[in-house]
Amino acid sequence: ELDPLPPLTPDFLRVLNRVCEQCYSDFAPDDLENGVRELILQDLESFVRRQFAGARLQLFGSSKNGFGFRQSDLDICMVLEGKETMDDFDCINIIKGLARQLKKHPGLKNILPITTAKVPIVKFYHIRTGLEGDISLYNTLALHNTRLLASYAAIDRRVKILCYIMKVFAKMCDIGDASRGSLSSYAYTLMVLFFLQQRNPPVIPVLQEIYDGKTKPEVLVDGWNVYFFDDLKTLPRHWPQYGKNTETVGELWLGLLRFYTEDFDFREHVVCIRQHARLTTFNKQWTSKYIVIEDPFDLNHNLGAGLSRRSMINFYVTFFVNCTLLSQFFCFFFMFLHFCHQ
Ligand code: 3AT
Ligand code: MG
Repeated sequence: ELDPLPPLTPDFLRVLNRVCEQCYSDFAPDDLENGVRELILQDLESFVRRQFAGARLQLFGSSKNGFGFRQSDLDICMVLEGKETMDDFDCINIIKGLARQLKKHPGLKNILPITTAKVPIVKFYHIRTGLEGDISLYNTLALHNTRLLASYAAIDRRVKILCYIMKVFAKMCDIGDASRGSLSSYAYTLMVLFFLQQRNPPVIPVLQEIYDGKTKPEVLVDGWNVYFFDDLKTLPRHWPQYGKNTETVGELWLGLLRFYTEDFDFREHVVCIRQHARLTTFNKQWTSKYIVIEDPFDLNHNLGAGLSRRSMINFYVTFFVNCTLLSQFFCFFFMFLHFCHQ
């Protein structure tokens, strides 16, 4: 039988909390770095417009959702003014043309079009900043899920810190690279948000379930309803539990590790941030996978689908070891990380 958790002394919790907060301030980009991203975007847009008149470029992903690192990639979505949608065939041709043109840009290298992926992209490397990036076309749902994540991040600073810790944790433990069969940053962020919604009292509401009137408004994009409550100034009026949860970041982090090792049943439960009621894998008919993470808008999209068996084992062992056996050790792990970083 396993030993119970070591006692969480006030001292321990204080240190853990400090390390969590420090992790955030060490990795978060400042205004200057965010400004640089915007400048790169503007430069690319005017360059691309020479060939594709009416092209509009927009940043999304962690450059915009509030959970970006200094070295996070630049996720860019391109649309053509006056054109609402684009079929796959045109998309692939434009991606190829875009790649040919970007090769002429003196500030970029390693231009690589990827046309076989679900979302075709051109990858590039920005020489002066060392940032990598990719441009996709008409990735409209991603723009909306970025806005949703940014709204959750703006509700409470603990949201931002915990999402950061989760991403650092996943990267350090080597369980955070979607191209190698692990979960993506986006999937880990959804896991954190789900935990914060299910906490008692909750730290964040379910924004997709808050609305005035009787029925949920419908804002259709690619056939999915992307409505969510975004008038955050009036959130305290619309959400009675606002401000009820007063736990520290350290307590919440340990709570999160315990939630995913002790409460959450990977075979039965679905990580679902669009409704508060528990959704099961049986409801979704997604039964064969190791973890089921439902996209908040594209309800047919399971973010756990690409997870390999090996990654799932790594994932579970990492969570389990850190939580149940060595929660004291875990604190040192972060301190170690912190000192390495300095
Ligand atoms: P990093 O800081 O770059 O690791 P990120 O949030 O930017 O974190 P990605 O670069 O992997 O994450 O993805 C960029 C955005 O693309 C995030 C999300 O809006 C969208 N996205 C990524 N993966 C998926 C997915 N599997 N399904 C739907 N949208 C996705
Ligand atoms: Mg990114």
